[in-house]
Amino acid sequence: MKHSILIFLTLLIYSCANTTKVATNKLNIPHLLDSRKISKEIELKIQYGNHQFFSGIKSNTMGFNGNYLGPTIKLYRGDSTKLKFTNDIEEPTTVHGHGLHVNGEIDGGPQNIIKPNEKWEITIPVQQEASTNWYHPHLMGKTAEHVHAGLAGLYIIEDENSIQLPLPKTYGVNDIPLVVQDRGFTNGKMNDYSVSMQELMEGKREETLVINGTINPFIKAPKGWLRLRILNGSNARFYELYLKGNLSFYKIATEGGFLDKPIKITELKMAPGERNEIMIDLSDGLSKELMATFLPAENDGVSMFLTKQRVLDIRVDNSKESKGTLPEKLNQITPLNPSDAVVTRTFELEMDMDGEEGENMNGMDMGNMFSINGKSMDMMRIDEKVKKGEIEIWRIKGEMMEHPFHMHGTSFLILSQNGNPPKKEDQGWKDVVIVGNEWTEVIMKFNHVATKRYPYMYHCHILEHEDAGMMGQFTVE
Ligand SMILES: [Cu+2]
Repeated sequence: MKHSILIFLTLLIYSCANTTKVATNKLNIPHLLDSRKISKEIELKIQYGNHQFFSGIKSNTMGFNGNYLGPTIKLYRGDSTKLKFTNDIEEPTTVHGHGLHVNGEIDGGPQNIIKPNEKWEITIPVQQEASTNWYHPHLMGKTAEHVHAGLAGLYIIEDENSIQLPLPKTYGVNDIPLVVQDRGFTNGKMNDYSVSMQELMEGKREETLVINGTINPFIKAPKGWLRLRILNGSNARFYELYLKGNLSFYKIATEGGFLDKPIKITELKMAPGERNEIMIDLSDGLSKELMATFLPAENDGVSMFLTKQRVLDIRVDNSKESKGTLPEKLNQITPLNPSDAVVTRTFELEMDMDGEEGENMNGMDMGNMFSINGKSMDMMRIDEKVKKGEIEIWRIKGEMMEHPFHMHGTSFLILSQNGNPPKKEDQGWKDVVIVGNEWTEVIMKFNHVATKRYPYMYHCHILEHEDAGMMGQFTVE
């Protein structure tokens, strides 16, 4: 009885706090595992947890080495880093390195199953440029549930360029990771994963923002420049991020690395799987609020009535100065020339509302309902064969709604997006692109091998769509 009163009071305080805009929880910063400061392999245990989103109330969660999410792993270009994953949960899973340019056999796709009580040891040869990437399960049909439970973490890659740039670099102080997710709660306890027919169609979208596992978070940042590494780690929700008061900020990196130079923006749309780095000027010593507009599945562009929630209350500690600044030049991106492309492939992401014969609505066996080019994901089928080292153009479109299209094994540049040229702030290396019902074209080169046994995936990063079959497999040889 006493316990339920406590829960009631906690919720009451929270709901008041939310309306009076007082952030009550210090942002959780995932533990940093720096591969150059760890002499042996990096160990990650996949385990059950009981994370407290609301103080005193335990939720059923999963995490790597903890209750929810996992440590941030720092890798360096030129190094080979050993990782050992141990599966301590009672079901199989996999750990995909999203954004990593590695061979299919260590990519952690649906074929790289780690059974309960088993280990998966990989050595990552880090060959790509500085970027913010992430790891999460990719088990066929279970990705959405495992990520929802909390299985996700960040890889930060550093290189010669990122080390010499005068950007803020003190992890957790002026270089802060933000894993943005939405979750549903009942009496303070996170709702276990389930998916209704509507949630299957639109993707699982819930009502409360959770940042690094923290509800309603604040940070105290030193005066000066603040660097945020943002991952949309939600199952399906798209957000438009902005600073309260419509203040401007700078985008400095996309999924695969730094932009050539910082681009000043006031809004940043992010689909699931996308990462962006931004810089916020706190030199005026005033607090800022990073906000998110919840974008609906069918985005008609009317944002007035959409839910808005605070992502982060940024308070400035005027007694401290941030080391680091915003350089004019960040990178030297060498664009790929479309006339050098040897192959052009097309991908149409489909949601067939008519259904197929033999479908079973109750068992959620959707037959061919979610597909790409008319084919629902089949682990026994290779859909595309790519030649290693060749430049390709992929043309992609999706029906019914916007879909975040992701491919494994490389990064691409956008040639056109939904029929339009890419915005300046999107002209960087990426591995997720929002596609609509007009063609989106991306150009890339595949430099790593993926065999028939361990192929790469391309798929919609709305995890419910992915699990339901909006995914295909390709080899690179
Ligand atoms: Cu989709």
